[in-house]
Amino acid sequence: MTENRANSTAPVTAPQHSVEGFVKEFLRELHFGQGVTMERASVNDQYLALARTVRQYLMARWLETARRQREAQAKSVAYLSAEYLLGRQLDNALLATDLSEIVEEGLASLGIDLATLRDQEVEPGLGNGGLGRLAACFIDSLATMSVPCIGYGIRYEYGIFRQTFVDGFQVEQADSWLSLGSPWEFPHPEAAVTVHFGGRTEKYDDEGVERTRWVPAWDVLGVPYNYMVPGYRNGRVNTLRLWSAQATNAFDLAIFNSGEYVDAVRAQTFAENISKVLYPEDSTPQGKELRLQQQYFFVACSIRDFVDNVLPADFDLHDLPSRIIFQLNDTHPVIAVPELMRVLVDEKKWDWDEAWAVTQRCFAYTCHTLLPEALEVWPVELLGRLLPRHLEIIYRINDDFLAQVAQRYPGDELRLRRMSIIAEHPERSVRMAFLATVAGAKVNGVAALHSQLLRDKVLPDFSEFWPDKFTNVTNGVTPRRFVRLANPALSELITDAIGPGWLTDLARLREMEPLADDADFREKFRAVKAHNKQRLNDLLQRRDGITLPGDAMLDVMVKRLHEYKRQTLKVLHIVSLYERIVSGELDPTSIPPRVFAFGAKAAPGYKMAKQTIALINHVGRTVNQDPRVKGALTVVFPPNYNVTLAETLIPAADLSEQISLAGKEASGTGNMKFALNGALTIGTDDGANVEIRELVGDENFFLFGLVEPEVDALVTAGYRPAAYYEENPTLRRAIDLIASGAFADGDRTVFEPIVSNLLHEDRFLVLADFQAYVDAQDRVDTAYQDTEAWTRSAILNVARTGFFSSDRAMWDYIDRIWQTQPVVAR
Ligand code: Z16
Repeated sequence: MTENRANSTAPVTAPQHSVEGFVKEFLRELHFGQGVTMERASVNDQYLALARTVRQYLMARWLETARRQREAQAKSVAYLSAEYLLGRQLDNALLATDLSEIVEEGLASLGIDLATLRDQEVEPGLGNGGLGRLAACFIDSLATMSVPCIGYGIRYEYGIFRQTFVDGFQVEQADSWLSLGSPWEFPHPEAAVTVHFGGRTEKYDDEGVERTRWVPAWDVLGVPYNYMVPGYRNGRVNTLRLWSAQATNAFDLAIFNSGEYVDAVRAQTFAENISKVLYPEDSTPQGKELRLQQQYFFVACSIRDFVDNVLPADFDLHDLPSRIIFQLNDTHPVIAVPELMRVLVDEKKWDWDEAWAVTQRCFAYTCHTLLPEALEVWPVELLGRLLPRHLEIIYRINDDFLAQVAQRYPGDELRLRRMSIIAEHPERSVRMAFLATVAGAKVNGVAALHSQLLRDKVLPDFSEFWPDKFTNVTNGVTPRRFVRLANPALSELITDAIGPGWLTDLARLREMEPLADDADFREKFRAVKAHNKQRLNDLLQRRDGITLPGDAMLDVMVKRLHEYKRQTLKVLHIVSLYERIVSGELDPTSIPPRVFAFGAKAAPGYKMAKQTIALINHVGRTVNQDPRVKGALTVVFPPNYNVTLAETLIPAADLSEQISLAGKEASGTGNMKFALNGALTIGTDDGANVEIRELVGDENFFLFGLVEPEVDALVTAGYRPAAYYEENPTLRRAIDLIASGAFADGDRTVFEPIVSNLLHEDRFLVLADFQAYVDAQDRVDTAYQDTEAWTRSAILNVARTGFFSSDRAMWDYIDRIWQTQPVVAR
């Protein structure tokens, strides 16, 4: 007995950090994990065995991190996010463990090419765009900084759809990312938690105290799946815990009671539907019941998990704020607020005020938008049907809050109506951003301009009421994935110049600044770009059969398709250049050859966005085939833009398109990735563009367009897009060419909705900014022709944008919001 026990506590150790050590474990995984021999192993067998071998190197660190954490009793961040857009895991794990060379050599000795196995991995696309990718960058940074964090989210069986084009139109396919096996996850069905839905509430007498209990109608099981989040070479591995919905035994009971065995088994899929699929809308939520189920499901599981499993059994929940901060990633997880109240008041039987005091200190809220249509509201009818007790709690929170407001502003009825968590029109509903603001200890925006507009335009009454609640944390991106892994050639050049410290202290890129004036270094920098373009060309060739012309400027716009981001403005620029060439006004040999690359998914129900995709593809087809263009313009639009494609596309870019209407893009994070990889930005005064420009300097950034106060004034005065069409012949000719059906085999109806929207509505002022954009693009052409000056600017963009590391963003959260500390080995 005692001997067994001693054995069971023996330390878990990693395999030997050597080629022999690796090969031995790899073959073991192949034989005993996959159950195949080398001779019979498929590429997928080899990939899975490799992933499981790399996992072994992380395991001891993972267990040790958890042990150290329990011992330190330190405060943790619980990042609550409905999305994590992780990207491929293998390379990141190899980098964190410094195994790349060993693995490459070890596999080669077995006749296996590492690159082939890398390509076998389907990226977990459990997010839509910026918000989901930000969450992935943040957990990477916290692990690298040795800060305790659990990421909580949903293990969608189907992530963001796979995009294909049929005749240039987007067609969606299900993303079955789990179908070939998922070697990075650790399911724990034994640790499942139960989550309830529906039913009613009732009052009861609890030894003279009136209390409420929730009598739910149905429940589901949340099964946790753990993922390793390795820090960069620091021996730390944090955890990402994603919940998968399973039917509970209650469904089995229903089986026996009803006698309808087959129907009852079918009903289990009802529960399992909850984590079935990611909603594919980026910043325009649809308000579907299943989405609210998803939101409650994962936050209820997460709170239960933290309180019951992560904290020690004897923990006094009054000290909860000293051990946890729940960071709300947008409004998606905000239902966690009434859930924690319910746990404390109904289950733990606390007084309301006592529970509220603790709850308020446990939450902070990040807002990621300025678009009114992106601010989630849930109809009271729906919320009350699904979560009747939570609705009551929200009402009580609102009553108490409005009483506070009334006390400060006696008689100000209008203000009460404006600030109420409950909206009365057009339908009685719960304003989730207001609930988050009332409950959160802090509220932050994601770029300086955004946080300012959040205070002044979105939540002005709240920022007046609680000025100190509001703060800014400008977004960031992880340099490990988006520089080191995505751009090995640039990384080597940087490390040769300033040493490897920049990877965990990105501000040190500044040390490269003097090299912008070194002709030899500029030459090397250009060689890196050329290499990355070649690498992109190889990938697009293999992936899509696309060939890029050699030696052209690469102008890239990659991001979700949304009207406010203004892909249409980019299209109008291309069409205008094309029209001017074809009409003889512009000599195509007088401008530097350009490749216009697009990548964008449209929400499947977003008509205008899908039509814009078709327009880009149709313009591309026409322009690319026209001999009169003489190769001056090439349009490419590889389908299914995702993290993996971004990793090859961004490092090859010369020009980064960040052209949203001022005051609409909360931050943007693609803009940061491009600058860090040596692309110059053409951009508006919007989101984090503002801070990028301040850092790189006006002379290294192509600014154009209206500023936010001008946008505001123009809209207030009554914007008339047709006026720009009438007065600007260049613009008119471009729009007329689209309207003529020139890009749709003469069919004038195909793109009519885009044309008439531009002429009569144009919510995002594309026509108002057109001329300024074209002028800025002319400046780009001129600048690009001075190769040395362009390279100098590109180097300065890299050297001066170290601020945009997600490590810095995490230090800012720690300093301004979380007040947590790293936990390091003693
Ligand atoms: C999203 O990706 C963003 C905002 C939002 O309300 C919902 C989703 Cl799914 C984006 C912003 O549009 C973008 O500007 C920002 O950089 C990103 O979130 C991360 O903050």
